[in-house]
Amino acid sequence: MTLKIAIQKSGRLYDDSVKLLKECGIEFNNSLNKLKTEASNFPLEILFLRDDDIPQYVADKVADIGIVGENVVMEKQKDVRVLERLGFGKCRLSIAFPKGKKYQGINSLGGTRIATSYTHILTGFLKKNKINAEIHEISGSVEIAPGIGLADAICDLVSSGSTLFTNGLREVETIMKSEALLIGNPLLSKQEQAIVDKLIFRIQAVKKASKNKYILLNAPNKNLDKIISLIPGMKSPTILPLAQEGWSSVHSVLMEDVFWEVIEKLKTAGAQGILVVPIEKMIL
Ligand code: PRT
Ligand code: ZN
Repeated sequence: MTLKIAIQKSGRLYDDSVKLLKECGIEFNNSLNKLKTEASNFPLEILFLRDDDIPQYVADKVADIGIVGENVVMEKQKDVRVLERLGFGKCRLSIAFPKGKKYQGINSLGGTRIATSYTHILTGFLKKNKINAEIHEISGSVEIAPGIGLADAICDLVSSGSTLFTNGLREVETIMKSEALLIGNPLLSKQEQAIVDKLIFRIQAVKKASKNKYILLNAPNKNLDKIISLIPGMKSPTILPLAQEGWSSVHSVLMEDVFWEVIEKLKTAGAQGILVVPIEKMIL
């Protein structure tokens, strides 16, 4: 029994998809130009496809699961389930207007021609907001459409915003935020589901680990309570006496997003020799 996963063949999601599977301890040969490959230590076959085709392949069960952008999942409207949000490939689908053109809220879109590759999502957005606009479907280089007179506005993916900027456009509406998703066919057998569960378990451990750091520090015993209250840890911190009288070593786990704030408070509370190390996997 082998599960089939579809990932992007090349492009923005390729590196992170391969990295995630490898961090899950799955070994495979991903030399370029391969269409598929089998993992050597996990019941998984990896298919390399164009991202646009992944929802269809998963719906048809050519692949059982797949990694693809939420934007593509929403646009294609295929019968697939979202199994896990993966936290990479983050971007947003936005409407952009030429810089020099007046924009006074969403009604300014009425009567315009909007170029996009996301006709389905854009249609839904315009309908919801009761805007009558003309959609021009184009498959690539959407950002040049206003400059060549093909459209008045565009609807495209944005991450840093530099593509819009260099094309004299500015973001005026955000339709949706997107990140890579693990999707699956809704009808998996019991054995297939068991492999999926195993994979998701590993993915969650990798995701949690990347959000946390392991922290070790030396604390004067008189401030120990204060220091412990600053770093609650997974359950509670480990405390070991140091050879030096009156001092302890404290070990715990710290969330990445509160990291700097907590470190400063720890220093003020008398902590010394603070070591912060990355965590590879985290299983709670
Ligand atoms: O060949 P294939 O069809 O598989 O790939 P593709 O060319 O269709 O897709 P690809 O590799 O460009 O993107 C794959 C997925 O990455 C997308 O579906 C999104 O989910 C995600 N993603 C994240 C992005 C971006 N960020 C992104 N910035 N996809 C595209 N872009 C493009 C955008 O279209 C625009 O042209 O980057 C440009 C804007 O970037 P900034 O940084 O200048 O704002
Ligand atoms: Zn594509």
